Amino acid sequence: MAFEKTWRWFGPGDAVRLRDLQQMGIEGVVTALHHIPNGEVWPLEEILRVRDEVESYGMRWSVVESLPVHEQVKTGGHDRDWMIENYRESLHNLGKAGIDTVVYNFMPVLDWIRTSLHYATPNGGESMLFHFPTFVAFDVFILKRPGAVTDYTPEMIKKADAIFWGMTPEQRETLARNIIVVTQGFIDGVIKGSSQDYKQLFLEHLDRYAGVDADQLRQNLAYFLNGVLPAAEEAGIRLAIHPDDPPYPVLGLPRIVGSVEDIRKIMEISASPSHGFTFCAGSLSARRDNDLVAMAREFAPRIQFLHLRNTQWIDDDTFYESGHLDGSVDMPELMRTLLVEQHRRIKEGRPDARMPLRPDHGIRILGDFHLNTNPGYPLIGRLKGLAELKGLEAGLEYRLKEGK
Ligand code: DNO
Repeated sequence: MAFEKTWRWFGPGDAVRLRDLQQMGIEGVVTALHHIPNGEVWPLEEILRVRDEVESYGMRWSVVESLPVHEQVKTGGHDRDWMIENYRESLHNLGKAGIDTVVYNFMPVLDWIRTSLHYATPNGGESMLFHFPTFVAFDVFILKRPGAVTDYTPEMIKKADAIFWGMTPEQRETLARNIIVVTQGFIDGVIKGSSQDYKQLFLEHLDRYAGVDADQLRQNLAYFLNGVLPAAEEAGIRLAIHPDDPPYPVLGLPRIVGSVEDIRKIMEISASPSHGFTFCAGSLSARRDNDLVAMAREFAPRIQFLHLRNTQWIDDDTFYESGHLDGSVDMPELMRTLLVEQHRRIKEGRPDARMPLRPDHGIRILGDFHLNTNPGYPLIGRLKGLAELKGLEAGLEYRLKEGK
């Protein structure tokens, strides 16, 4: 057996089409009803329409990424109960369509963060970079978040100050737009479109978390899970929480899915078979104290979806996305650990032995520069990553068969 090979597809507007995926040997599609506003019910007819379209190309709708959790649920706002009710209904509808794996995250306001979307790799490809001092320059000097300056050391503020003054006004604007809009809009950003006062709107969103610390956020997650897990079980769906990227608090906001202790606490919320985890190697690797192989071993039975990619540190404050096999993550050992888990599931006849895997992100190379894809989701770079992962898997499977 091998992991199910999947691919994130952003719907009819995606420059990479379903028939392209079919040619590439993709088995499972990872997608969402991106046109339904966050918090609303996903109607059964819409789900069936997308499912049937995917199936007409000989693939299956393997994973929903994501069924987003509304900010009201994360902050514990007044409207959370009916939003949880809507979430339950969406799960029921997905279950009726035979979909069994659903990803969500619990990151306040922002999803993933990068400070450059055009970082030149040593080979002349283009990757994405997270440079912490530049992020601080955004927070303190461009966004001017009240009180931000007290969150960092004086040395860090000094670095950020120098970066800020070295930037043109256009570069400052690009940085802010990339963080707040460009990397968020196509997934589930709180701020879409191009309103002039987007920074102000963003600050208002941050403000809603005043009084929500890590413990409170975890309680809000538990409240959400207690509400939706029974529905997920009934619908035959495994929910898979996605780790935070980067996996630590930012902009004065708590982040609670980053470290081994974080994940332990979350997994302890419920023993439901519907309460699972997305093992995103790239996100988790952006924290030096995370031992990914150890984490994969510890959480193995709860892992429902694999995002495999790698990052490389440039210095203590900076990492970039370095391809799928190259970087700080020991990908062969990680994959071996996950394959052993898959073998166990097969032996036990577990219903979740498919273990969908997608090449998460990719470096832009070759024709990627001429195709208008979402940041982080080039065609050729991702396909190269998938091919590398598949080759690694074939070699590991061969050895495992020999009992090594
Ligand atoms: C970024 C992705 C995330 C992920 C969500 C899941 O490229 O890894 O946006 O899909 O956090 O809810």
